[in-house]
Amino acid sequence: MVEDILEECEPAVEKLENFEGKIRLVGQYDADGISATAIAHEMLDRMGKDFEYEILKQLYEEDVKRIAEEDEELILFVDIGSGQSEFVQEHIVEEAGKEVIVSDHHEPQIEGEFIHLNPHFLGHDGGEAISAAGMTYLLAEKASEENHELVEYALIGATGDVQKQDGEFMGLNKDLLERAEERELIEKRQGLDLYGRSTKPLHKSLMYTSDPHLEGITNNESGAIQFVKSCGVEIREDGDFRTLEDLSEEEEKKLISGMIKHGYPAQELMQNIYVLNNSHGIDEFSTIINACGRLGEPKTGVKILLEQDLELAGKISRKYSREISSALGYVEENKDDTEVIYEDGIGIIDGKDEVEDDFIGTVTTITMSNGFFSDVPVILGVAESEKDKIKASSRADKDAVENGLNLGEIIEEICEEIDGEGGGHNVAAGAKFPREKKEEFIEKVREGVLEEVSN
Ligand SMILES: [Mn+2]
Repeated sequence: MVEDILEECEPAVEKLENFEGKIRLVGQYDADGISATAIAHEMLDRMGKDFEYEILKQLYEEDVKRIAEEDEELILFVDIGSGQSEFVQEHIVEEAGKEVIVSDHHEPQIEGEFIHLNPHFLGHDGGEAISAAGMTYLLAEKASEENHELVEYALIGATGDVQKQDGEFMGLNKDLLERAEERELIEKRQGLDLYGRSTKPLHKSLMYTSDPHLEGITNNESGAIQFVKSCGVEIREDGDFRTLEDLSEEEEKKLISGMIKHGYPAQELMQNIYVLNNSHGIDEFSTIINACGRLGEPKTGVKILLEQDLELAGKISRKYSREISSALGYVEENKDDTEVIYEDGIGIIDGKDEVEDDFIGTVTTITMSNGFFSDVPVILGVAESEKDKIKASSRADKDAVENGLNLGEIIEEICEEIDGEGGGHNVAAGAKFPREKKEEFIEKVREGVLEEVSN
C-alpha cells in the first residue's frame, strides 16, 4: 500500500543526497508537524547535511517571501506548504529560483513545479489515511534503513492529527503501524477509553463517564474514589493523584474486573491502547508533543522526540496542565458575567484576549464534557488571535450529532460568508475570521445549530 508513496519519494531522496549547500527545514507547530520535523531533522543529520530549521504556526504569504530571501537554496517543508503551494511556487520557485520539497498531507492548492509529496496526488485520503509525519517517515525510510526506527514518530503524528478512528489506525497508517509492531517500537493492548486517560486523576475520569452511566460513580466523586479503592488500586502515588495511564496493565485489569463485578458494562469502554517503548500511551505522548507547540516552544517537542527526554516531557505536561487550569479559571471566574459566558440556545464562552487562542479548543472540550452548561447541543468558544483575527472552536453534544447535527458543515458554510477559514468534523469544528465579524459569527452559529436541532 505504501509502495506507491515510497516510489514517489525517490526523486526527493536523490535531490537531498546530491544537494551540497545549506538546507532550510520548515515545519508546522502541532504534534504531526513537530513529529515530521523530528523525522526530517534526523534524516538530514544522518545524511550529513548542513541545515537550519524553524517551526511555524501558519505559513502566511509574508513568511513564504521571507523564506525565499533566506540564505538556503533548498527548502524542505513538512506538514505545511501544500495549502500554500501557490505562494511557494510564486515566491520561492519562480522569483527566487530555489529548490523546494514539500512533504505534506493537507489539500494541495496546486501541484507546482517542485517536488511535492502529498497523498492526494496518489489517490489517498490525507484526512485519515496518512499524516505529514507518515509522509516524511516514508521519505526517510527510502533514504536509509537507519531511519526505520523513526516510524513511531509517524504514528505519534497521525495520532495528533486525530487520524485514528475508534482507536484504530486506518489506511496507510495501518501499514506504518505494522512496521512499528514488527520492530517492537509499539505495543497494542486493550484498555479503558475514559476521558482524561492521561491527563485527569483516575477517579475524575470515572466520575465524568456518563455514557454508559455508572450508577454510584458518574458525577459522584466520593463514589468514584471508593470504587477505585475497592478494586485494590492506589489512588495516589508520591502524594499525587494517578491517572488511568499511570496504572500498570495488571492494575488496569483489576479495575476492569471490578467494574464487571459491579455490573458495569466495562466492555463498552474498552479500546485498543497503543503503548510506546518509553511506556507512554501514544495518545498521551502526542498530547505532550502538541502541547509544546501550544506553549510556544515547538522546538522543545523536537528535542523530546529526538533525545527521548522524558523529564522534559513531564515538565511540558505539567506546564500545559497549569495553562489549561488558568484558562478554565477564567470561565469559572466569569460565569456570572453574561457578556462573557452565556447560554442562548447554545453555550458561549468569549475568551476575549484573556484566554490564549491556542487553548480555546481545550476549554470548549472540557466544558462540554464536565457539564458546565446544563443542557446545550453545542458549546462555542472564541478568543482573540494574532493579526486581528478571532479563533473559534466548537464542540457538539453526542446526542445532537446522533440526531444529524454536523458542526463542521455549519462552520464551513458560515466561514465562506464572512471571509473566514474553517470547518472540521460533525462533533468538533474550528474557524478563524476577522475580528469585526465576531458577533455575526456567533449569531450565525447559533441560528445554524438551532435550526438543525429543532428539525
Ligand atoms: Mn498534519
